[in-house]
Amino acid sequence: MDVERLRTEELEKIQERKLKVLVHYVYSNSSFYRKRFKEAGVNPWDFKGLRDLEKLPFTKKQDLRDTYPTGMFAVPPSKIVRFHASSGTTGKPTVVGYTAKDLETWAECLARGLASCGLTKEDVLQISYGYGLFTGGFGFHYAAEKLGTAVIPASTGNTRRQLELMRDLKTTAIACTPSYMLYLAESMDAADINLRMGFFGAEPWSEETRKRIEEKTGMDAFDCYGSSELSGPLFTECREKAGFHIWADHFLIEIIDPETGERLGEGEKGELVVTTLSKEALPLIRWRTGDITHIDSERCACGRTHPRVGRIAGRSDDMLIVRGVNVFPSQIEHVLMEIPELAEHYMIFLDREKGLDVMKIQVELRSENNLDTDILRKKVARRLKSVLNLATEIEIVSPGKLQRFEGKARRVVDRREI
Ligand code: DLL
Repeated sequence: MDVERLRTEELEKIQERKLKVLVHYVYSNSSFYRKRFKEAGVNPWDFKGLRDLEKLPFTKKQDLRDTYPTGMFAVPPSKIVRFHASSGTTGKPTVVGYTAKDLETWAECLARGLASCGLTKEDVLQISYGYGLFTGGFGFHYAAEKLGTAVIPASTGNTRRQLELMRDLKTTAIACTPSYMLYLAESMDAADINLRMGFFGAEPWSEETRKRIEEKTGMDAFDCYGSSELSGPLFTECREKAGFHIWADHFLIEIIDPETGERLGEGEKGELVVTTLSKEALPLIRWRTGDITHIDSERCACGRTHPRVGRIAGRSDDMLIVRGVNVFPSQIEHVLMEIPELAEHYMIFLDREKGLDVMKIQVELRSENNLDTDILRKKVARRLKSVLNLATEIEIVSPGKLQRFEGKARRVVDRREI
């Protein structure tokens, strides 16, 4: 039987069985979870499955930070075959690890999604997500290879070469951030381009942007979602373009009120919480993604029975996504405050120029002196680049020049339209 079209009751049976196994697995293999369960009064032998799910404690990004680098892992180091990492709040990244089976499940999930959009072995997929610690490049790479699709591991940047490859290798599908696609579209000569579909995600984007991309390029633009903690890019819309199918044999989802932690009902908007049912190296129980969306369990017109979640409508925390890179304002503050010439007053401005995100930071000097602000500006930009992996424009301003806040400081001004 095709797993993508299993009856809901069959899927629930799989989830029930896997969830019980998972609770014992993490309890026996991870000191982190053992401690957490004890604190929450959870005894794996009393755990009754799905109906007891809400008794399990949440996990969140802070837990990964607190246990840096591998304190939440549930396998010995010899079983890890790959690491990826994403930016953390201060200097340190959050590290994720995979067993060989984890990589297989990851590729399988995304491959299902790509196939549901119509990608086949006849296609040529240009992967213009970053290859490296970021999960985008490798995620799409292995998923597409699984389908027998020819991949071009172009990675990010070098727009001229991207377009040349696209033309010469007759690229039919592309995977990149939606903002990079807008940028590429500006320089594209539509007549030379054979694109029929694109997979866009890693940052928020809107229906309007989808329309713009589709009108400019003539392709079908599909949304795709995931996070490094869950594995990387995992879920896409199908051809119906009506939300991401969440593969229920591997992931169990809930929506909660981000303030109270209470479970919300079908269709209600709240924070997406995911329990991984198959991951070995870094299993996550009731992982708070920070992403705001809703669940749609109505049967999709495509016939797939797995639940869908709607477009990501925002974040429940202060994480910013700039050119697909996750940035916490606290990371920026951390870098600035390490530089003795700078005061604690700064502002972060986000704009979109020609489809690309631009981050500008204004920061005050601690005291007016004869410093060469140009050298200082370059030093700040260099430090930020090494921590954030992102270019920023820095403006050093005189003491007292920036706005002071009486209540909560609002240091981020996001002027991008999504
Ligand atoms: O962005 C994985 C990914 C790569 C997804 C390529 C899709 C395509 P992280 O760097 O860990 O992983 O960032 C995860 O990015 O919690 C969301 O806030 C945001 N995000 C990812 N996809 C979307 C999307 C990858 N389609 C964080 N719409 C997530 C809105 C998205 N936000």
